[in-house]
Amino acid sequence: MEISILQKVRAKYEPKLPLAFVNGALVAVKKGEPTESVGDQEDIQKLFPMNYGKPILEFSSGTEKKARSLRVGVILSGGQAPGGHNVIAGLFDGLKSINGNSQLYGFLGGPSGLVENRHIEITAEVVDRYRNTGGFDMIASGRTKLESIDHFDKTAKNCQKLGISAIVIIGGDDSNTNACLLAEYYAENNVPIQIIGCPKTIDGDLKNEYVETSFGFDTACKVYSELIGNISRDANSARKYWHFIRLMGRSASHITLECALQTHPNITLISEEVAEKKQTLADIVDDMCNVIVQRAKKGRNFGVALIPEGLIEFIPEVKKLISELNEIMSRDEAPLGFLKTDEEKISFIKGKLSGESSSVYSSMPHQIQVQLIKDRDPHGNVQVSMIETEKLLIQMIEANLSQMKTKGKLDIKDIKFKAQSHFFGYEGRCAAPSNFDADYCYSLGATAAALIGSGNTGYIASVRNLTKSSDHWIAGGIPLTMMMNMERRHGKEVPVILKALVNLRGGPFLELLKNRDMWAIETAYLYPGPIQYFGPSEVCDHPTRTIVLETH
Ligand code: FBP
Repeated sequence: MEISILQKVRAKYEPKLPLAFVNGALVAVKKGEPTESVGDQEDIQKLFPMNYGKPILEFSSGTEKKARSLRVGVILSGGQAPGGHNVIAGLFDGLKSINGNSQLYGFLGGPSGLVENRHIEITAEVVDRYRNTGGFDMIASGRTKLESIDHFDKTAKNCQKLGISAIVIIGGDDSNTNACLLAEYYAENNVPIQIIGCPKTIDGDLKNEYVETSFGFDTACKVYSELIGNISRDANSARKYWHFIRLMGRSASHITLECALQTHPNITLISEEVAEKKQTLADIVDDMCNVIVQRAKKGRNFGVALIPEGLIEFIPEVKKLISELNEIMSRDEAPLGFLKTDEEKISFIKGKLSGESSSVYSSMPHQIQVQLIKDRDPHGNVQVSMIETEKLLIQMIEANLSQMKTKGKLDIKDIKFKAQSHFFGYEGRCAAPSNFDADYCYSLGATAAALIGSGNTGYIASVRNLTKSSDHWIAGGIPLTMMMNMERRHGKEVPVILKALVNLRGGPFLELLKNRDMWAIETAYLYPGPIQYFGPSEVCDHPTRTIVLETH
């Protein structure tokens, strides 16, 4: 198969590793003090008696000694994130360095591959084809949740058939929550299979003191920032458009915040701030109009606005509307099924909503009203990521500005608001990993191998000190139970890994606040350009602004 020139050359890149692995993955292990979960300690301890309280582990370079060969399974779970193949490469090389006869199996299509026993053996030849590449296509990913006893038992049976004694689950907060449940179930039932998690997601919301970032966030943000920079330069060249750019990231606004710090747009919305200030949709539109008008007064009828994917859920009145819609759509499924046109459905629904929600719903453009009653996930909930918030805001701003004009509230005649909308997400999820992600992922894979080799289960691989050069990186393991708390999901209290949202008192957000007013009115765009894989270290190896500002 033909591969690109970059891929050919990039395959030879040797990812950097923490010093602990200089002699391979046979390491010395330092155990810390017993740990507590991040919240609801009593409940979590009761639910995870076998794994609760385990110590934090730190690896240092070990001495060569003989170790038995290992047979390990790996899955990629959830949305793609740059660097997944390097986690597998690091795991493969790590297992081989523990014992040359070790074997790695990849279950296909995510967790469902484990349950249905669809697998391949990941050989040296397979790994070599995918080193330093983006994507998850080596074994593909999926979103099946491993959470029922039936799934756990089938998984155990399939692994035992293949002689597999450890599984590495590469996933986000939900997948690692399920990894924790699986580890507990196996420990309670004496199933001799170790479970190790790995922090993956472009969203950047799986992090804490010991997991400084999830992999893929670095590359994805750099790709989006390149695109935003290009669009900003176009905006500043043509001087006739406002560009509204919605960015993936699910509930958390980390991607939007990081891209703002890399590109200096005129408007940056942060969902967590909207929620804290209890802003209404009208407040947000007013604030945006204010920037648009101020720029127009200076003759700048152009600009760039960044909008996080999850915004709509964080506006308290819209959140209420969505929950009422979810309720009505499931309760009145039958009568709604008889209605033929969108108009009939919308008017039926308006009649069922509370007064407040009905007026919020009515204030929305028709297209959004339709989206809110159409796109639903398998649980019957509105799929917020399918709601085109950028278009909603554009239409509401247009309406607001023309109202201001007719009411004579706008004292400038030459305000011209023409907008373009964009949604960035898929453009970055499978990009070739930056040097940071290539190194970090390979190190995470090596760490997972070392955790297995040293007999551990119920841990997530952790590589810390990431703003320093890799010889200062600290590899180890964090008990998955340490990251858990209790949350209400689908009407039930359940144990889950605490999702990290943007901290409004944290360094990255404060940096935005310091600059946001100036970036709004001036045209202070930064053009970061494409990711550099070769060249001086300052352009190739720099980590995200987020991790730097969070660490220092
Ligand atoms: P994960 O949380 O699984 O890493 O997914 C990341 C993500 O890219 C989100 O930012 C986005 O909302 C979602 O996946 C979209 O997923 P899909 O392509 O499956 O609809």
